[in-house]
Amino acid sequence: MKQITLLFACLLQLLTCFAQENISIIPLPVKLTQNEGHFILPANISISANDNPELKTALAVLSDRLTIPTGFHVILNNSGSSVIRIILNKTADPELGNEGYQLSVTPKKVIITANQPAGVFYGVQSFLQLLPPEIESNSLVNSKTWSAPCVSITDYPRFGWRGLMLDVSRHFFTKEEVKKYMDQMVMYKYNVLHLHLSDDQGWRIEIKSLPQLTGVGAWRVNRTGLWGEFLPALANEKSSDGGFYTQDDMREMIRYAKDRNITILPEIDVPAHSLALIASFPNLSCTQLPYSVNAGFRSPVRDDNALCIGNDSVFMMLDKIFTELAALFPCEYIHVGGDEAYKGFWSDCPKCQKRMKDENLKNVDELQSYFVKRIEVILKSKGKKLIGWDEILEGGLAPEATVMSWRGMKGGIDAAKMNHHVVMTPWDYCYLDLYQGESSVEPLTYGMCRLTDSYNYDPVPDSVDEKYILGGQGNLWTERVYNIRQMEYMTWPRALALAEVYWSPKASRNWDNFIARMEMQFPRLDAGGIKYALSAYNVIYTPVRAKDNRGLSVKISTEIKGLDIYYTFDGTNPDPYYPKYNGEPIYFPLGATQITANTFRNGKQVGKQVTIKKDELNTRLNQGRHQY
Ligand code: TNX
Repeated sequence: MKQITLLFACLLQLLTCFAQENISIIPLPVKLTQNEGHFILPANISISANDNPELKTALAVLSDRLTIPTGFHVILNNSGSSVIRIILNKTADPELGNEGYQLSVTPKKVIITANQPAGVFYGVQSFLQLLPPEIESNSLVNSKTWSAPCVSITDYPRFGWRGLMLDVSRHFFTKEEVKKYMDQMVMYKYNVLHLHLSDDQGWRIEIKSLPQLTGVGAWRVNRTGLWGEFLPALANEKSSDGGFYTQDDMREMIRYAKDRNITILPEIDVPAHSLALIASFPNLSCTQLPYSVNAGFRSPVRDDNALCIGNDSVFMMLDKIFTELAALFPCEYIHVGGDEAYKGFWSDCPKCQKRMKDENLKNVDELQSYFVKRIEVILKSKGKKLIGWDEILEGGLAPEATVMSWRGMKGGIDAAKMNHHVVMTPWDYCYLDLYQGESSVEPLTYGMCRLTDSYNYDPVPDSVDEKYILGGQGNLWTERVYNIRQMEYMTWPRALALAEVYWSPKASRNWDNFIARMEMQFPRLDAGGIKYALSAYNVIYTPVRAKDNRGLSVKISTEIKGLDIYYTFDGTNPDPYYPKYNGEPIYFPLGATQITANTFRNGKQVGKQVTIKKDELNTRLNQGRHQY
């Protein structure tokens, strides 16, 4: 019955959203009713709030947004006549939980009610999304009426874990850049920032008892160009590129995060992906060869980037590292990686073989499992829970481990069936480093994860009890993310889709409605100077092998509905005076070697022009890569 009522409420809300196109809140609130009229922001904005220090950041964020672009003034007081009232419930409203809120906007006042400061913070975010896009501007905007439509909203998240992962190892991002990323995350109610702090390409966190880790492991030779193609370090070349966070930096970031209801989840990726650690302490690998931190080289031979599990120094070293991390990070979890270990060096290593014999381990999978279980004991002794990539299932899952499922959903399903907690982040729906549209007009990467893939995925597979799924993440690996602008481009708008997947009720999912709201978010991102991708407006070519002998044909489509596609075979620039694509597969005319197409809405170009060679379409068809 409860579910039917929820479904009904969601449908009703969708209908209202369709009718009132000026409300564009993402993620879609659980219940939203638009009422008559508007609230107009006065030039002197009085705000009242409970006397609670934890409300300080929500109030500061609200005040900044309401004053910087408007030039207005905020007066904080406790008077009942304030135009904006923030109320923390004395008795918790069970419907709202810890992160939910109610927002009431009437012509006279705005009231945000919540059980906890986190809920107030999210109520503020929704209120800001009701104001004109320019409210995100960081400079004064003249001659604007700052009005918000009247609404009553009751809202709370579907999942408690709504994360984004940022890989700060492959490319280092400064403390200020990470804070900026957090500012963007909270606009869409994300609450976990998973920092991938170590990998073959850099160690990024100060460990006071092991200064070599950042002295050596945080630095690599400087290379510019295309990642993966770089020349290895030359003899005596200085390693000047990289960086790390001191523990003071990290404390500042953790504080910044906490004030915004974000938990920072630290990841130290072991036993593999550990070249930065091994470059700092060469005795920790099986081969004990000297290595330098990898700057994006293509290695002619496999680097031994895995820790030697037969070597007790490895566990002593990790104990030191995790002792400091456990003291530094308030997060109840520490992520220990565990992914993609090449186990060949372990097979050939006398110490690893001895360990397997002594511990009665049948194979190298069990050796990895032994490692993870031992790390779990270390973490537990420091009051932390272990989370790792789904490879930690191989050879037997550690007793209380939480699994982050990335190689599809299977690892997560298997773990949930064993009553373990799971964070879903399957690569084909959640990997923000993959192509988000036709690859020939995107910066070089690999694989495909379109906006539709992110939006249409559900983190709870049918076969699984929802209570084991803590939530999910979008993951941004940064091998080819060279700067913050590219970080934003890869994140948005796919992370808008994922924000909705992790926050809003499943029953309210509706692609067209999402796209309409997404398009209203773009001017907000523009006003805030945040980059985003328009790849979903580009054409998708799908090669089709003709059943008769007319050779190759191609279908053209777009993710966003209702766009007009014009095309040509002659290499010129199609516009609305060119042939219009009618939805049927088109054949290449005799001798034509390529096709060019472009998308338009109301006669205006909205996509990038894409030319593709017939040979490339054939290659994709033969390789089973039909759409990129
Ligand atoms: C696999 S996802 C990895 C990362 C890479 C990523 C590239 C995972 C747990 N491991 O080390 O950066 O692919 O997308």
